[in-house]
Amino acid sequence: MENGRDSVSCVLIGDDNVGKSCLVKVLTDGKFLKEVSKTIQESYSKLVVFREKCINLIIHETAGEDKYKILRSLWYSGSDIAIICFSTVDRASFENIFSKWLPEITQYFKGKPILLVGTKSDLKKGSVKNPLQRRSSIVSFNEGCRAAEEIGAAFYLECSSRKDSQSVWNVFEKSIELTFLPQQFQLKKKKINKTCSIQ
Ligand SMILES: Nc1nc2c(ncn2[C@@H]2O[C@H](COP(=O)(O)OP(=O)(O)OP(=O)(O)O)[C@@H](O)[C@H]2O)c(=O)[nH]1
Ligand SMILES: [Mg+2]
Repeated sequence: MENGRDSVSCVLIGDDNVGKSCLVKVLTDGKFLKEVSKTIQESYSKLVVFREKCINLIIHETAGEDKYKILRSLWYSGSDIAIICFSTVDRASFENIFSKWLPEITQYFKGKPILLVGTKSDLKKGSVKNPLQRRSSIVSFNEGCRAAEEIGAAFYLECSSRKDSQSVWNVFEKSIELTFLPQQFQLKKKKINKTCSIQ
């Protein structure tokens, strides 16, 4: 494997209820759960194949509230990549990327790769009927790309745990790729290309 490693550790962060647990459950169990209990702290691991090699993918999901900041900080130091999630149908969770998660990542995760993920993309169509309300609550793909650029994330991806398991795998595959191939992300020189990676 690149860099002689065979494991990747991800810290999964974002506001409450944005779909972090579902993302991991689809990866580990192949199932989408409608009812999920709130997570305080949970770690998962799964052997996955990446470029014909077996990788132990370790994922630490943490609670989003401010009172768990110290707990979260413990996972930052041992992780290779941070996956920051917001819900594409909850603008408040998107705005918190800037007001809450960016300062925390800057404090605890400097210099390591970040992947920005917009969840629940299946709800973008038709979840809010009123057109004005739709415009204000739904976060577009371009807004996600611009946010990734602003926070120095290497990539922006959208996914749906409910309807598209391939989009979930893409999130974890990209996390492994960014860990093993750090030259693919350059935090200083930012430019968005068509696939929304920042090089
Ligand atoms: N439609 C849809 N619903 C989703 C999706 N992902 C998660 N949900 C729902 O959103 C709710 C919250 O999902 P969780 O995975 O528990 O969210 P979380 O971020 O882990 O929440 P906390 O652990 O409480 O912070 C659940 O009711 C899920 O069924 C998705 O891709 N599409
Ligand atoms: Mg959870």
